[in-house]
Amino acid sequence: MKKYCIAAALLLAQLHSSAQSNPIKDTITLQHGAHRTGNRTDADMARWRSLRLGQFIHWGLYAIPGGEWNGKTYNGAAEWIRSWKEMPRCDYDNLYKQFNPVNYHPEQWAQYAKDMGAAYMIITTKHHDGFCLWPSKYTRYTVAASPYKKDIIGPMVDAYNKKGIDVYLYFSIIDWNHPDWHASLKTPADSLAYSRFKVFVKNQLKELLVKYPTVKGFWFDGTWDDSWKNDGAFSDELEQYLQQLHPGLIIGSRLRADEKGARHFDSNSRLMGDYEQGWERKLPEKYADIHGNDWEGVMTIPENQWGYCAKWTGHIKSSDELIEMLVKSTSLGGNFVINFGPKADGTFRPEETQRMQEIGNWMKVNGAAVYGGGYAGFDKQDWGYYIRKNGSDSVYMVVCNVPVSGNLRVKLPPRVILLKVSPVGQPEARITPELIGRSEYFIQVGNAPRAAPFVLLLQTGNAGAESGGADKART
Ligand code: JFZ
Repeated sequence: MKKYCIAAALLLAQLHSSAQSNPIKDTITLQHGAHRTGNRTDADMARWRSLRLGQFIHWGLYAIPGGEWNGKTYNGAAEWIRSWKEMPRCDYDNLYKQFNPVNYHPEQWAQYAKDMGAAYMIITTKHHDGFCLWPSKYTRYTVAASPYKKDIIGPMVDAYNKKGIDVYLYFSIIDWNHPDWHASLKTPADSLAYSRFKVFVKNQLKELLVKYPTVKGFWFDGTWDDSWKNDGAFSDELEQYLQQLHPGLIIGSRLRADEKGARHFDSNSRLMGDYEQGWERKLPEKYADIHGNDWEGVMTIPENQWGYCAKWTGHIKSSDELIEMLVKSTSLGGNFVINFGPKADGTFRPEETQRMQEIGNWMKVNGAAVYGGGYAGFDKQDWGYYIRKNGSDSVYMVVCNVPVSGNLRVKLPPRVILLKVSPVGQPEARITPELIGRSEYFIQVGNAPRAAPFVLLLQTGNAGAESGGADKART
């Protein structure tokens, strides 16, 4: 029986590893599907993979109404208020005449991000409303036409870069302001207009890369409309064009469609783009859910508000909840990005600064478990998450739920043993684990209440031939 089990396990492992290198036998010949098998292996992508914690910023004209107009409250996401029947289009389209963020201090923004421990940030250069936070020469609907006049993006890129934080540019393909943009193409005139619109998009993207050459990638959005997804050739060529212009550029799966209109994953179920970009306000549950792909999750603090919304309602995530989500993402080999929606004047609401501070305080002590961390390959336990450091023998345990017994179960794969256990940041301090079975231990931490998740560092090693022999003798 045992023999069959081992044979079956080996077969499964083999299938698994071949699934990684050659995911699925392609059934459809595609010209504009995925062009790579497996994750990118270059240094730029390795860096992205090590960053783990990001800061997302949604900022634009929608911050002025902040989810309210004429004394009425919009129930949707505040950055979508232009599509609300209670908000006259012309009122929205004139908001730019009021955009004057006199308290916008990019150094302060970058400091908040640094304090939180964010290693990268994503800024909305242009959301669905079409208003550009940089002075684009391809449209008049930009910050240059506002009372503020100045470029928002350039000083932001510089300020964040100075603090060692990588910058990514959010860019919406939906552009409610542009006369040539259409969600679907119903007439030849629509098609003609949309082909002009695609040139406009390409020009704006090139402009961004030329103006801000240190940016590391684009975060595309608004690519779900028929007009976009029915032209897989264009999204494919655009992606290649941008990556040739800017070697190393990172682009998630949300940009692309294949020639059959499949998005994120092509019609052969292969990921398009550099990482899976569909994890939005939800996270994968288990490692199998990510199919070995690089991925990133983006999360709002309230339920579904990205831009500034004066009245937050519903459940507001606490710092501890966000920390747990960050740790869970890291343990599943992904990046976690927390969104902030600054006010129209350029300041952050206190709920947001508080969370940046609190998460940062935790990261100062425990960040070593997050940066450069990834999937550990151990059986998940109820107390929290394992995180393997840079593919090494060091594995962090981030403990979120201590059982009433105060004993944390550690079950290692066969032949792996525990050499050392210490609290994070205190390599001299030792905790002696209790061996309770083959490759199975208790780490006794007591059950006194704790204010936040805490981290232990495990050094693991190989049991060696001796114990291997002993194992065999026991079967
Ligand atoms: C989009 C935007 O419409 C929204 O305003 C915000 O910018 C967000 C980051 O992106 O909203 C989406 C996009 C995709 C999904 C959900 C909301 N999705 O895939 O579930």
